Amino acid sequence: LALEANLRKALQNNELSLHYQPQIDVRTGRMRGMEVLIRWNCEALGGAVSPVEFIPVAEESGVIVPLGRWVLQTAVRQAAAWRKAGLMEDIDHMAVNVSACQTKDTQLMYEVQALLMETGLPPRLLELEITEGVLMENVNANIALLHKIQAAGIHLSIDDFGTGYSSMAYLKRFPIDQLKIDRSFVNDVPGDGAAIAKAIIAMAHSLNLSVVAEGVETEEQVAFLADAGCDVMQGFYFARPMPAEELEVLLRERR
Ligand code: G
Ligand code: G
Ligand code: NA
Ligand code: MN
Repeated sequence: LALEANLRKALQNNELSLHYQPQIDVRTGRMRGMEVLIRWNCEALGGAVSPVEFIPVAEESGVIVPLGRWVLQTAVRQAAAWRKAGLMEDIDHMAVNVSACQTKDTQLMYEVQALLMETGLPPRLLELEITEGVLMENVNANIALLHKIQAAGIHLSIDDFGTGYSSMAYLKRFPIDQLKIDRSFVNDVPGDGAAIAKAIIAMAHSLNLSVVAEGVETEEQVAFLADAGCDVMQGFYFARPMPAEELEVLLRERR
């Protein structure tokens, strides 16, 4: 309850910020995108609260609506600013997480499109990440939403893939661009995770989807994923999520 009350004030108190984690192209070794991750530094609770704790509270309490709107607005404006500064030239996408509540919000697409118009950000530079679990909660409604997102030219990625129950048949019906192999499998390389990661990569490629491995932490995992034909890697091995100013330094260095 303290969490919920404080979360309601977090937006006005400027306690929320966004971090950006680089995504690395396996073939070139260069940054090809970034994932946006929210951070909350709560003064009343004495410091950082993890999104693992507060996102579920935000969803139950409805705070996720203004919070999710703020995330999209801040991220899209940042991407547009970097683009205007010439820093997004060979960056494919900026990926933003979308929660369960947001997928049920009929306003979402209008707001995103208004944001893209306002900032002039080309839709293809925005990627939305929806978890497999959320997608499978309400398949038919979500397929309709995914088609709207695709029609708007925005990219789509299924997050935490392999932890839910989507079958090949569903994947074929989802107009998506990419799968993100869940961190738990990458973590378990070498080990049982390796066979699962390989199977996901093969399935994704057979459906013309690209594959991101998240949670990459070791040299051994990098070598395995490169050998297995994975397209993109993300994890502490390369870089931790970082504030916009630090990500911007990386964007300037790579030009
Ligand atoms: O960055 P971190 O490992 O602390 O994130 C923990 C979880 O919170 C992850 O599952 C991540 O997807 C989720 N998360 C981080 N930022 C956002 C956000 O802006 N919106 C939503 N819905 N989830 C987020
Ligand atoms: O569920 P989602 O994929 O959005 O989760 C992203 C979360 O994973 C972020 O909170 C981020 O901090 C975390 N993360 C990113 N890279 C690594 C990593 O290499 N190891 C671990 N354990 N967590 C990571
Ligand atoms: Na994500
Ligand atoms: Mn994930």
